[in-house]
Amino acid sequence: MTIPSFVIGIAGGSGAGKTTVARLITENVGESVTRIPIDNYYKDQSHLDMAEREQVNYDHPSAFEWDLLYEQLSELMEGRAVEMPQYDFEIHNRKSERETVEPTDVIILEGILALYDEDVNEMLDLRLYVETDADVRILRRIQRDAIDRGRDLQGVIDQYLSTVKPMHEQFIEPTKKHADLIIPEGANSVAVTLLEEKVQAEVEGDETRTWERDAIEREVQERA
Ligand code: UZR
Ligand code: MG
Repeated sequence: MTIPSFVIGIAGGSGAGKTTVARLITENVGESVTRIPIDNYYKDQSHLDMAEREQVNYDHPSAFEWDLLYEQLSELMEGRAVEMPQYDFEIHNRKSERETVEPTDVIILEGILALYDEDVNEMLDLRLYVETDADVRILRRIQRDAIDRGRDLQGVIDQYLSTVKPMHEQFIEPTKKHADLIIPEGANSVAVTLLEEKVQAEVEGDETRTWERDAIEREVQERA
């Protein structure tokens, strides 16, 4: 059974580069890392039709099922596997199938509001906020939604002005004060390298501790 030893939260606005930072700092840690996108905890909206689901404010904290996220994180922290929900952006709804997630040494919780919930914050060992200028973020958002995901450009602009920007200012940006570290501009290579070393050290440090604990136990048993 693995009890996670290092839980990292990565917050920041849409298009800030959270996913990239999460990937880069754990690239060389191998298989002992679990990434939890908070997007997977968007509420189930099966009771709404497509037109209603398009109207939902997905940048507001009330769009997420915080209780479920807290519950599943707690389970993982105690060494138990969870059935994590999956989210489908195309239809703005939770998928019917879930994904089994096993606890691993390192867990990364990533999302616009990763540093929003007080109970979740308390479970994090390292709180990161990725800070990227709003103009860069909207350009990336256009690239991703209008070019890569084929959404209508006017729709992306309208959504940005009506919800993404105001919610960023009201709810996301203020979570910066909960951060241990603020990373300027997503893939800042100095910050990423330092963090990568930190994650590596945590994983190895924990292995050393486990090994020492086992060795001490063996010695005690041999003496008895
Ligand atoms: P990231 N989002 C959608 O566009 N559709 C959904 O069904 C659910 C979420 C967007 C959301 C937010 N909001 O800005 C973004 N809008 O996904 C968060 N509008 O994801 O951090 O990867 O950009
Ligand atoms: Mg992302």
